[in-house]
Amino acid sequence: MAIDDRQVQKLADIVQDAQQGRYEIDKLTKALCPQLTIADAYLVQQELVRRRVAAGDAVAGPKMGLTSLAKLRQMHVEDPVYGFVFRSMLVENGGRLRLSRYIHPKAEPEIGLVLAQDLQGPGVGITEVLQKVESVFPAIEIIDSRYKNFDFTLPDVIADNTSAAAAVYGPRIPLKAGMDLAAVEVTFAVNGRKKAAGNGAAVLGHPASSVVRLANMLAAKGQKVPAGQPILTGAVTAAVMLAAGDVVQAEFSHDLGRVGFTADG
Ligand code: OOG
Ligand code: MG
Repeated sequence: MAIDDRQVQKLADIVQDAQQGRYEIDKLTKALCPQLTIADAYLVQQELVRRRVAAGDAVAGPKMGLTSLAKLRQMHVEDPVYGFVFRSMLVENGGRLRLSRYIHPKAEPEIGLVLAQDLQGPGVGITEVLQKVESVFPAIEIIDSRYKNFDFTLPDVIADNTSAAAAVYGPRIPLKAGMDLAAVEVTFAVNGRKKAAGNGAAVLGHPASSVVRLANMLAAKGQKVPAGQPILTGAVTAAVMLAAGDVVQAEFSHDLGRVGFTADG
């Protein structure tokens, strides 16, 4: 049985306070709500989205998380998770990120996609996604779990909007015929030193598969993936901890170029 609205409100209050107050909390499943399910957690996330929008913020675009096959196996789940990047979280490409606004932020490179038409599940497949992709962009997501030591279960991280904290979107380029997103190589560097590397295939075999999962999960909530919004398909490499002064750069092959920011204290 799903948790009732009173419990949804209570858990949303706790996570919202931690998000706004920038402090870490125990995971919800530790003592407060050990029975929290994935479905319950999306109710908490949805309530937090509703509150942010009511307060004047707006969704920039959806994000997928835990999209590497290794992570799904490790968590013993079939589906990755989704959350939302808000406009207030956006940092200009080449801009500055104020670390004091976060708890223990990490950065990770991602392949971003934009659709030309809305995508409505269920039953979406990769061919439909690829037909609808209008453009591709290089991105870096900044994640900042509100839980101590990034220690969470799937319901916890879903309730915390999948650790979303900030995002840097690079310039969009049209998806050309024959451009294989699985083959896109990504190099992630901090202060000119290579920290990690990976390719598009690390994201569920192909970044478009991530959008397939997103559309089919949103369909269960009666929602679609809207055209025009930047979609983060999930980290290509492990996330890297940030320190003041870090110059963070992700470089992508296939003419996608680079995206980056500087971390200030
Ligand atoms: C959860 C968010 C994961 C990604 O791209 O895999 C995520 C976390 O690791 O805190 O955004
Ligand atoms: Mg991410």
